[in-house]
Amino acid sequence: MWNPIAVLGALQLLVGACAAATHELNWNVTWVMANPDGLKERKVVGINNQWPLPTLKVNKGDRVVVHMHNGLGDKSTSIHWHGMYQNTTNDMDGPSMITQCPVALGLATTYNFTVNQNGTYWYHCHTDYCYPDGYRAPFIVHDNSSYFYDDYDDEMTITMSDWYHKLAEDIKPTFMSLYNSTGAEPIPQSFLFNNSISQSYPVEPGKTYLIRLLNIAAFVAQYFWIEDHTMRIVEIDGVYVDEAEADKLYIAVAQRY
Ligand SMILES: [Cu+2]
Repeated sequence: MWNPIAVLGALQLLVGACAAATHELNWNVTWVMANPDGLKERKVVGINNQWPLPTLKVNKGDRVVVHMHNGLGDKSTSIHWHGMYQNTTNDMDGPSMITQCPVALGLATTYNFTVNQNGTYWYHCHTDYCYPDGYRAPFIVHDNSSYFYDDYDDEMTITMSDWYHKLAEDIKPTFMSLYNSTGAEPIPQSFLFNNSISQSYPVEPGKTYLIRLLNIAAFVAQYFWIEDHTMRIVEIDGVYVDEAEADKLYIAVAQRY
């Protein structure tokens, strides 16, 4: 005799398996040249010889598999998936000397985890002082069951960050010095929006936009506002919140709204 409950269970498993996708990516991490503020060309960390880095876009429930090869040639590296809880996949978290060894020159590692969260996150290098050299980008998790899913016409992602003309390893000796007893932070040469100093975001009157804001800076918090508009806050750091009206946001390093 067949058991209808078992059959239903099997069907459900099948539907679940079909709905979730696996995003398998091969990332070769190497130095590339870039000049995001138009003032100085410098070395930045690229993926597959490109910078800015790709924004990771997945749906809630999807699996992420990233094969990362360290092609930098002069330093170790890693990826941390900022904001991901990594329940049961702790060793995929990324911080060097915490949950994994740094990935040494010429070696590779595979990150493999399922995303059971929603909202706006980012990924960045987590070995020594590496992410201010450009190794950071948004990680977006779409959730078609969010309470505001039908409330907007379009969405956009805006990253903000400080920008330095020196490599992080060249900033470190002054910042981490015994003689910097006040902890004075380095002064950035520029501030970037989406890795540029001249961005425009075309919008149409009467439409509602979901804006994903991320501060992916090394040190500097930012104020964000849109002239003559208020914003309705629906999510903070990947957590849905009761709607709140704001005319200005203060976004510290690593925060997302
Ligand atoms: Cu982080």
